[in-house]
Parts: sequence; structure tokens; C-alpha cells
Amino acid sequence: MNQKPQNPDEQPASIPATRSGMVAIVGRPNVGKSSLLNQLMGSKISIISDKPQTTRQRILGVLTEPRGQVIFFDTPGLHKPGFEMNRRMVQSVYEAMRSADLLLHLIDISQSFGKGEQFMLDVVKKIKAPAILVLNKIDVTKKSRILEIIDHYRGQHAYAAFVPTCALSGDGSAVLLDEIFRQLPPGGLLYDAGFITDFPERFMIAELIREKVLALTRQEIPYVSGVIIDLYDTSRLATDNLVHIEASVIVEKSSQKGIIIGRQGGLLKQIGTQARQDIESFLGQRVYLGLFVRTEPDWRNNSHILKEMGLLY
Ligand SMILES: Nc1nc2c(ncn2[C@@H]2O[C@H](COP(=O)(O)OP(=O)(O)OP(=O)(O)O)[C@@H](O)[C@H]2O)c(=O)[nH]1
Ligand SMILES: [Mg+2]
Repeated sequence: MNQKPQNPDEQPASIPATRSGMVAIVGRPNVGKSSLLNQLMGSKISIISDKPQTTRQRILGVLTEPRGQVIFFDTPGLHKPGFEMNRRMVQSVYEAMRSADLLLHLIDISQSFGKGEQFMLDVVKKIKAPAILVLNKIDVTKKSRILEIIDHYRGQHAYAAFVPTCALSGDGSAVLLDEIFRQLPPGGLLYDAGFITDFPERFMIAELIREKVLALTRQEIPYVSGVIIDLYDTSRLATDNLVHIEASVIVEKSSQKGIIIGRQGGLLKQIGTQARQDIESFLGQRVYLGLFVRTEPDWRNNSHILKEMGLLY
């Protein structure tokens, strides 16, 4: 998965890139940004959950086609930050927006327009790069509302285009991709044609575990949980044909630890089984996964832990 960005002078002649650039996918939490990235990429790069604030940092996805290359940045949903972790999350959104050639401003059209949407819109308006308004979740919204919403946004910002999508099914993705290529500046490949993302395997494994924690817990647990990989050992593949992984789910209080472990360890076991299956298909290897739960009070303000999680540099 990881290959070094190529020297732009050494472009393969077989892929004549005509347009390329950075595209930041931005919006409020939970609107479907990561789902859309995965649809556009045709593979799972970014984890998804029904809880807000799932994505905690910028996630890179590089799509290479004969017509060019799109460097997508999936970003955390813009929200009011209460912890160092969240300040860092929000900062990463602004950084992605500032370096983008194009914004995909994603909205959930099944939700009514409120203060949060206005704030997001005001942020988009301040960015010089063109923006496409992506009206997501059309599957759960009346068609008549789509035109209404377009009218509302059109009155407030000069969007380059308006594209309705369903990031669950992929409806609208092809139209959106055409529009993205139309808006991008002419340019060659910025990464190798086979390059997809820049994350080390360890990070993706931690994310896959966190995704299961998010899916299987409720209330404050998704927000107070993080994952650290303690061991990633491929040296025993030759003897037992297993990649050995040990990981800790970090929470803030012992009561939360109890919830994640569950009755007789049931929930942790479920998290571990589901995560292991995903990790095995991601790595294409059989995996031994040892999962632990650790209490670290106030870890979301702890720069040492945030660094370990890759949320702070
Ligand atoms: N019905 C419907 N649900 C969708 C659609 N797109 C995404 N979802 C759901 O919306 C929820 C949030 O999706 P994500 O892709 O994680 O949203 P996000 O914007 O990346 O969220 P954060 O990372 O928390 O900011 C998940 O439960 C998705 O399955 C859609 O087009 N229709
Ligand atoms: Mg996300």
C-alpha cells in the first residue's frame, strides 16, 4: 500500500495525467465524509461510524485515473473543540482546507440547517479555492428538499457545482468525480500511480479496532476511547503463520473500562473478533490479536498519548 511519492520528472508514459490536485472533503461531523471518500476511492481508507467525530485526523486517499490524479483529504468534522485532541482535529481541517485546490463541502440534507451548518458555510466562504457543495444522504430525504437546499446555499456562496449523493450506495459518485476533474488545475501525477494512502499499517490496524469500539458502544464511550498498538510483530510468520498484534483501548475512567470489557469479557471479545477479521483481510495475513483496556485519565489532553496515537506530531 505504501509507496514513495515519485519524482514528477519520471512519469510513466502510459498514464497521461491531464489534471491533478488536492481535494479536501470537509463538513460537520457525521455527514458522510469518510463514507464518500471510500466510495470515490473504491476501497476502505477511512473508518466510518454512526457516531459524530469518528475521523480524528486528515486521511489521505490518492485516486489515479487516465484523466489525472486526485489527492483526497478526508478530514474530521468541524466542531467546537473541548480537549487538546479536538483542537488538533479542528486544526487539521483548516490545514487541509488551506492546502486544497478544491473543497468538497459535504452536507447531510436530512438534517435541518442550523448554527453548525452556518458556521461551516462561513468557513468555506473564506477559502479562496473553489468549492463543490455535495448534498449527501439523498436516500433519506425528499427530492423536493434538494432544490430548496441548493437555492439556500447558492444565495450564500459561489459554489462551482452542486452534486447530490448517497455515500452509502455510491449514487452520484461518478457525477461528482467528473465535476472534481473538471475543477482541478492541469497537472501531472504527484504520487506513483499505485499509491493509495500514506498511513503505516499500524495506524490502519488501530483505526479498524477503534471502528469496532465505536460500532459496539454508546453514549460517552466512543468519545473517550482511543487505540494504541503495543506490538506489531511479523517475525513469527515463518513459525506459526500469524502476525502478532497487541493493542490497548484507552479510556479515561475505570467505569468505562468495565463497560468496554463487558460482562465476563464479552464485549471486548466481540470487539476483538470483529477487528481481527477486518485486520486479516486488510493485511492478507492471519492475525493473533491481543486486546487490552487501559485507563488514562484525561488522555485527550495528554500530548504524549496523542503522539502515540498519531494525533499530534
Ligand atoms: N442514509 C445514509 N447514511 C449515510 C450516507 N452517507 C453516510 N451515511 C451514514 O452516516 C454516518 C456517518 O458516516 P461517516 O462517513 O462516518 O461520516 P463523517 O462525516 O466521516 O463523520 P465524522 O468523521 O465523525 O466527521 C454513518 O452511519 C454512515 O453509514 C448516505 O448517503 N445515506
Ligand atoms: Mg469521518
